Amino acid sequence: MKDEITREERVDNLKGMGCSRKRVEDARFTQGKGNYVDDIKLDGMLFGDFVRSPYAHARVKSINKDTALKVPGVLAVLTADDLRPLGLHWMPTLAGDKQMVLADGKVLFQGQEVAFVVAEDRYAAADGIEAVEVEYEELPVLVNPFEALKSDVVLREDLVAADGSIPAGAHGPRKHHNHIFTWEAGDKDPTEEVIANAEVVAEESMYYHRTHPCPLETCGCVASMDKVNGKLTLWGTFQAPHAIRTVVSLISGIEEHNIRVVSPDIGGGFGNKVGAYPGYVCSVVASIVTGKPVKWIEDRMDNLMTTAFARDYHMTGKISATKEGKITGLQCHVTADHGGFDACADPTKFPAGFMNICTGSYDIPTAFLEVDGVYTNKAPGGVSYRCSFRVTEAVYFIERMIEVLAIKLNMDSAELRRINFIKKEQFPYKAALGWEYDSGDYHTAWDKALKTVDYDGLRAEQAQRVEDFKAGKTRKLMGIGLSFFTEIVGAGPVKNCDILGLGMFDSCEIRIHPTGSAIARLGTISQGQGHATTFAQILASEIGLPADSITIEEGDTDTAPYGLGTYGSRSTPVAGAATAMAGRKIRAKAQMIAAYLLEVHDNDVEFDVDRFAVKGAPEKFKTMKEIAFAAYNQAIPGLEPGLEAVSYYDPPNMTYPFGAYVCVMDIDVDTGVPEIRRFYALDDCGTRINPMIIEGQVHGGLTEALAVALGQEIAYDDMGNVKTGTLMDFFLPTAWEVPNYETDFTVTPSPHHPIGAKGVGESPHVGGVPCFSNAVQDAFRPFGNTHTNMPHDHWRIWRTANELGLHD
Ligand code: MCN
Ligand code: CUM
Repeated sequence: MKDEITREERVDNLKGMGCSRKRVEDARFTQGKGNYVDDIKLDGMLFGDFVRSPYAHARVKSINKDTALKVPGVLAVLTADDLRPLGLHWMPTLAGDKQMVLADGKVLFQGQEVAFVVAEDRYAAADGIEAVEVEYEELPVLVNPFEALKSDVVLREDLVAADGSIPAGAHGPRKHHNHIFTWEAGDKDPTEEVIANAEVVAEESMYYHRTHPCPLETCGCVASMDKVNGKLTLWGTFQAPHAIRTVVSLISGIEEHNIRVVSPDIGGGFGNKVGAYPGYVCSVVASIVTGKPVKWIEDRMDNLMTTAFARDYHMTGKISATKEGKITGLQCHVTADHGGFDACADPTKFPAGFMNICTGSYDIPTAFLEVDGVYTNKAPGGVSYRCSFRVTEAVYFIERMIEVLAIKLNMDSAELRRINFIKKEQFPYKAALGWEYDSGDYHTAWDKALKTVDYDGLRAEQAQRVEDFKAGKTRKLMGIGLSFFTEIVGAGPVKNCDILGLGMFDSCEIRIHPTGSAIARLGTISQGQGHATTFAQILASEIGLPADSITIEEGDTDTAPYGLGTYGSRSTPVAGAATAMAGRKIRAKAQMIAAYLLEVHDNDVEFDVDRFAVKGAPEKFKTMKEIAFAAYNQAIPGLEPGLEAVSYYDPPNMTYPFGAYVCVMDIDVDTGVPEIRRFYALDDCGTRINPMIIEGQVHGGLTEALAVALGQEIAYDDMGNVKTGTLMDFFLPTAWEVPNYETDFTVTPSPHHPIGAKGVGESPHVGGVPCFSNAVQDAFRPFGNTHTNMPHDHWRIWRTANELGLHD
């Protein structure tokens, strides 16, 4: 063969792994051609919306629908009494608890769903909602979990036995009627002993406040029950469409093959769209009742006030060390505020998610973690917002404890980190709280980060600034925020991770078309991460067809293989692995076909970029395109035609991405305004599939980290009113607040992942929050600050300065 393009050009043509391929989905997104759930419009479609409770805790004495039913356009009003005969007035949560679909006798949080009004359109539904008369009797409100654990007020009357005893919950015995579970990891007595006898012990209590991911698109669905063929179709903002199908089947009794769940384009999920919401159930019921499609779309306040919040963790820690700074033990207690129902979206065996990665990146020989889950009068949820199942909380905790210990030791915290990092040669590393970290090279990453930012120079500048401040020459302090994080993503091995009994594997099914293009379907679902771009790149490298010739399809349960969905940055670790493995099955059959066509033995051909060539005779080859065609007309006698493969991948372990972040901040002590001068983020997610998409993920995650650390909060008053339920009060950073991020990387492949890739979607958030927070705290360290709670909004920063006497 002549006129050969070079091998390098052949590689470039594939746009495979490592290429900053432009996002294929952006052609439609940037032209307004996306297809989101609210874009779905069906013949005769109705609209459903909720009457919501104005009270955080109240008995529902009566609901009168009569006036509402007379409102023009209103067709039906559903209450718990209507759902009870169907057994749908309560539904199971992902955490083994159950949750009211519509208020059944009482309400437990402000905004709780009380009745579902079905009308011809959104406006008629709104009028109908106004006309539903609900009589409430207010009950005492508990918004503080510590008080809830002492209070006589019973929040969950359904979870107290007739004789007043407290039956065990899904995660074991409960200590009090407002207690949900106690979860432990590690060794209590040895840890206490180590800490009691340590040379140095630092202690701190911190509150990781309640916040919300606030995706641009709120949650919603369209349910359409076709009574003629018995099929239910449910379009919705689902991060786990297959799991939703199974849940809908289990709670409705509709056979699973008669349910089709579709996630169309999703306008940001960030964990907000993992769980099942009353809106889904009510839309399905309303469609069955009316025989028409029913749409439900939250407004912004509904979304902020009632759907999956994040964090609300009160953490107390003790960390012990030698005088030289070698850490010897770590203890952590968490009081976890779960709101009125335990609807955390964690793998079943982990009621506090992966909080037990709170020993972080450090070689800590002894540790103990205890988490108490508590009911309060707040909205349910708890695991969302780029958290990797509570790794945000774990990393915030350890990265604050390191700073607090550094203060106690009067030591530089960068150095304290360095002397305690798990060493490269210790991997795979078994941590004291149970996890086995697959790979890491922390020292290299840390040294690269500190060198790039000129850490020593920054510290010298900071010391000078303190002098100048004391001499009255400036009113601005300088903070250097450090964080080093280890993530745990890729749930997960089926042996220890399941959701509602569904093992957390994932899947990919590939069909190669005769002309050498392909479609691959996956069990995951992109919400903005760019899967259609990146999964095609994995396949391009594995099967030698250009990424541009490969369609990636996700989110339709009628066509996609069963998978557990996209959250916990698991798509690359699990579905990415399935994609590579399915690709390898394609390649194995292609090898046989190539050898047959080239009339040599199977072992005498080898794969080279986009073809199989005869070993030692590279001019004799068959391209993958040729092989694809041959598979459909010249198949090997006795071998079935076609070129398809499917893989269901159960990963042997999680993946453990890591990173080193540095934030340099100036703080005006008189206004409390922080100014981010520099933000450097080094991420190691193993093999990098698309560097540009990774960078985009890092920018997004850091911006959300800035939001959480510097102002974003779902705050409640004592009556349980949500004080930050609109975008007037809930801080969303814009280009104005966001600094210019510097991104960097090292590559430490995962040893067990087929292509060595680790997840990255949540890393920048996990590492970013402590980095921003540490920068604020570090600015005040020379004046006696050890810890202040987030969010560090202007007022709180000003208050810190005031309390330290800097305004005197
Ligand atoms: N990637 C890569 N190389 C790697 C790892 C990842 O090129 N070594 C690419 C992937 O191919 C994918 C993206 O980075 O396109 C993110 O991959 P991954 O880390 O596997 O995370 P998931 O795809 O599972 O996405 C979930 C993660 C989570 S849990 C939250 S929360 C979050 C996040 O993604 N929500 C997001 N990032 C988001 N980004 C957008 N735009 N919208 C959201 O809702
Ligand atoms: Cu924890 S938020 Mo993401 O896992 O969807």
